[in-house]
Amino acid sequence: MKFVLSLLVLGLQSFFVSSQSVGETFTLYEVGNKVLYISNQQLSWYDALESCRRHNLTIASIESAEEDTIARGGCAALFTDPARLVSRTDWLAIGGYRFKDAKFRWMADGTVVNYNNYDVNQPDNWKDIEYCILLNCYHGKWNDGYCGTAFYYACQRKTN
Ligand SMILES: [Ca+2]
Repeated sequence: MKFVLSLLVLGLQSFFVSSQSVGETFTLYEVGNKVLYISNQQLSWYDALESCRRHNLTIASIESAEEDTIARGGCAALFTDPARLVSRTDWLAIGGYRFKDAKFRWMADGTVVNYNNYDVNQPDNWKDIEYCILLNCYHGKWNDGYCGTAFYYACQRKTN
C-alpha cells in the first residue's frame, strides 16, 4: 500500500498488474475520494466489468467534472499516435449501465447517474442496443454505446 501511495504522490505513474491479460498496465489517477485505474487493454464493457472485479476494483463511476476531466486525460494519454486520437473513434468504457427502467446506474454502488457529460442527442439507445456509457477520449463527451465492442476501460477504488 505504501508503494502504491508513493506512486500516487509522484502523479501520473504506471505499474504492472499481473492478470489474464498479458502486459496489461493500469495507470492510476487519484481524484476526490477515489483512485481511477485506466487500463491500456481494450475489452468489451462486460469483460471490463469482470476484469475490474478480478482486480478487487469496480468499473469506474464518473461523478463529477473533475473526475470526468481526469478520466478523459487518462484515456487520451494511452494514444501514442495523436492522429489516431484525433480520429475521434476511440472510447473509454465507464461503469454506467441502462437498467430495465431505462435509468442509467453506476455498477459500483447502484446509484442513478446524476452528473453526466452526454454529447448532443445522447443517450439515444440507437437501434435499442446501447446499454453502456462510453467516454470519448478526444472530445470527452459521453455516449450510450454497444456493450460488446472492445474499448479501453476504467476501474476505480474508493479511498474513504
Ligand atoms: Ca448512443
